[in-house]
Amino acid sequence: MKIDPTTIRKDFPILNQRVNDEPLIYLDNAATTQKPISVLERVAAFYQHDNANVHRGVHTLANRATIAYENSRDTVKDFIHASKRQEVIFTKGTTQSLNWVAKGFASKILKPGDNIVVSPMEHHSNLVPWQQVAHETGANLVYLPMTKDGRIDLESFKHVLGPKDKLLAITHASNVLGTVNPIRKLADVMHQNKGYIVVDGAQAVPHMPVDVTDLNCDFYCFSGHKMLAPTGIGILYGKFDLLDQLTPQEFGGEMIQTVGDFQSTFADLPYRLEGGTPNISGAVGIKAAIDYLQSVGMTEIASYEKKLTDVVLPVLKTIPGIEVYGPDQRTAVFSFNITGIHPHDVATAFDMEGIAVRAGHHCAQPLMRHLGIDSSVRASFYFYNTPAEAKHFLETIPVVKEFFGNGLI
Ligand code: C6P
Repeated sequence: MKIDPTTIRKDFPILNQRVNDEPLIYLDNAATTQKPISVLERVAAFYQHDNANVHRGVHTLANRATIAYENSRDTVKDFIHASKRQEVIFTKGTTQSLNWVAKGFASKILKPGDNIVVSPMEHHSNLVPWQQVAHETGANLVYLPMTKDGRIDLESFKHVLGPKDKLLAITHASNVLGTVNPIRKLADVMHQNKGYIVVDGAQAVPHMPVDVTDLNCDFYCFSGHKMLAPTGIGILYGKFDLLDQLTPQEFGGEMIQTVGDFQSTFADLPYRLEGGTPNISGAVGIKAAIDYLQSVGMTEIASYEKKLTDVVLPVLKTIPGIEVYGPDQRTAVFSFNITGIHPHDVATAFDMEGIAVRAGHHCAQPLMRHLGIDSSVRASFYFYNTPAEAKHFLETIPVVKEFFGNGLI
């Protein structure tokens, strides 16, 4: 199916509003995405008709809620091509998923002197947990080499990789640069080295087909809210045997088999890792979101966003006084600075024109230092954004520059 944004936008009523007297152009999709009516209605319908706790009751509503929750797990499994439903764990989001892998798995396998390898483009959520694990285990945190335009230098990585490099934690797609990393190749290299690869998929799963089996990653983490689902729901995927070694980070109801006075035994996967009442409506929402994404088509979404990138990037790069960060091959994420104007001022001026962009360090302070900046402006697109919006965004840059005296004041 070819994407027709006019039809698609009818499903996203929030986009049809004026902000500061201008039609809203929402370009902050890397932060969170808007929700289609089908997701909103599905969540409301769950609460109106089926709401109950899961895996506990025998009554009809409890059964309906459990079926809805477990159906969602099957939908996620098929969406990311996991081989078993037990490999899909519901979490709060990418941050929690990554923390659980770091605390529950990596801390057990790492020894003093081992290396945890990360890239300079990691979001803090895929960095701070590894710093913590490094402190706790005596492992070292080492950074992959990165090219000037923000790509992983695979050849030099292969060259420097040694037996101490036990775990690579890397993003699939950068939230700042739009770089898409070669996960399968990196996984092969790590596995040849008898190491593991943990992937932060927060900015990839919403925008391209992802097949975790084909990527051969050991763990893969992502958030629902960046792919049309509500906030507070996310996924931890892990290969069964590895997930089975992961120590639960939350103990209590739901995750046990038997509880004695002084010790307990734990349930099998996936329940062992889902202690307490889970985010049931979130699971219902992520299923509805995936159903919507699949009705549009992930391949179609990826190629539509590539077209938007082809509209934006060549023009953005030629605007005088603008520095654009990241490679030519990228997702539809554009981070840039305008000489002499603070990114927060730029974002405020965009907002006055009805355009929502993000400014700041984007939770990637090491990357900012690598780029030699403190912060940047970021415009991030999704498949409901139109080429006309992309053009209007570009046309607004000179307006913003002029408003601030072209950065000369
Ligand atoms: N990035 C952004 O504006 P959570 O908050 O757990 O849903 O996702 C964290 C996260 C992890 N990895 C990457 C690559 C991300 O982009 C994010 C979230 C948002 O860029 C909010 S800082």
